[in-house]
Amino acid sequence: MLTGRKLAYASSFRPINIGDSLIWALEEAVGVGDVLTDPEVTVGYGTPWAAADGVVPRAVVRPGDADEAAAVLRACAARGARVVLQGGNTGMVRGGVPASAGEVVLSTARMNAIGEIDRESLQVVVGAGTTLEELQARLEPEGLELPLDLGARSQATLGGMAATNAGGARAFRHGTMRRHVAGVEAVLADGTVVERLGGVMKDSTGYDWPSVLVGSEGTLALITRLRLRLRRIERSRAAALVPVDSLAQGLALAVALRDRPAGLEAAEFVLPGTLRLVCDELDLRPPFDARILVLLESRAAAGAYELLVEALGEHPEAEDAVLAEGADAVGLWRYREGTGEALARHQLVKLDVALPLARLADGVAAIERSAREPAPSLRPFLFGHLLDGNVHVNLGDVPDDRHEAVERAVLETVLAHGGSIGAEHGIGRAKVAWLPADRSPADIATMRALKHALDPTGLLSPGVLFKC
Ligand code: FAD
Ligand code: 2HG
Ligand code: ZN
Repeated sequence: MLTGRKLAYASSFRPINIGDSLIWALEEAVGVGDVLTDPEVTVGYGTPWAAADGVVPRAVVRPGDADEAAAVLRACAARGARVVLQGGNTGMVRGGVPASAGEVVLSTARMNAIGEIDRESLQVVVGAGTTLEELQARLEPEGLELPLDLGARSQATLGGMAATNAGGARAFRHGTMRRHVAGVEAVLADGTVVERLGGVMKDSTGYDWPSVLVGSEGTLALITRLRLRLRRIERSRAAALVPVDSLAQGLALAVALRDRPAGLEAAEFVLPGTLRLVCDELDLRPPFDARILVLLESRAAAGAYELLVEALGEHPEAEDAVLAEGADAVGLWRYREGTGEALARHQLVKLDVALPLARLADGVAAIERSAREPAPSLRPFLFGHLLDGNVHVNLGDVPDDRHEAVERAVLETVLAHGGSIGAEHGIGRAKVAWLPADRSPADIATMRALKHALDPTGLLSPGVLFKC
């Protein structure tokens, strides 16, 4: 179980009144037991991951399938209530939590059936509320996997991962969630159900719903089921913790291994201040002092360890690497995935950016420099997915009145380096003011036109992606 900051139910949270008639209509749609109204329970659905603030939603509704979800959306539309869609609530940009107590939270928790595995096409249909870990547990004995992984696997749902186009450690090799979704079933704001889950391998008959909905962050439709592409597991697994003196050196090493048959599946980095925090918070023995950690993982049908040893052997700068295989290799990930647990204990300015690989090293240095201008005593915790140029910028000890200036300084630096201000977590509500800095007016107008076509009354996820 992930350990986010627990938020006590405080009397300052004031539920506003959603008419009883809406609650009755929701109960009619899904059954009495799946409309939650107890503030002690609903507060968890109104609190963003690891945040110290939130709202207490008046109602959380848990439909079991597309038809129930359609009835829920119709009931809300008829009574003028807005709806926010929520999977595992591990998102980092506040897209899945309500902005006010009056927004109904639609949770996909009950939509978690995993269908028969289609072994010919290597695909499976899953309910949107299935967690990544549940799918992994179902596929592993079959020798199959979804080639995408996240530290939040025990809570993050496949619907949420599609809605945010999640990436994670293996994306540089296998792509983000977009590449793995072959079909969807989804419910539009007016209750219309669109479904394209047949699994034909070629299909050019019109608009492709996965292309429209993946990355839409709950603003266009509720995804209720997904057809996912799978691959065979390569069971041999090895990892190395490599200390390096500069990010440029780490990147050059990762690129060299990526471009040779080393079976490279992950290349992650953790800057020294972050590694110190993880070791302190989680009581881990530091693998080395004050150097940048690069975590490399190889997978192969057999002999991943030997492949990794051979590949690293060609790089004298990797001579201090610590290597492990099998279950021990999984253990090395604690230094990288422990960031989730360690950071959840701190209040942070959180940003998720990507830089072109050619500008990664100088871009990261510039990010740290620019963040310190408005807040000289901040503590930077940076780490991320090296071969995607994806940097998770977490900044601690930022005075409250400096948050906005720090965010601006970092994001302007990223844009000046030709980067993206939302690499894999999305825009949500937290970064909405920044969308126009990254996307052109024509882009945004076209996105709004699509939103208006599918959700003309703005029922779904108000304030996510676009300002209301
Ligand atoms: P939620 O947080 O519930 O929702 C996220 C967004 O999706 C919201 O806008 C919501 O409205 C929408 N949504 C949810 N379900 C649906 C649906 N069925 N239909 C339509 N819209 C929907 N992300 C990465 O990309 N890579 C990582 O490596 C990574 N690591 C993480 C590690 C930790 C410890 C944590 C806490 C988070 C991490 N994340 C990572 C972020 C997060 O896990 C992902 O964004 C994930 O995809 C969110 O899934 P969820 O089910 O929790 O979605
Ligand atoms: C990760 O890669 C996640 O661990 C979370 O994307 C990043 O907490 C963060 O900033
Ligand atoms: Zn990440």
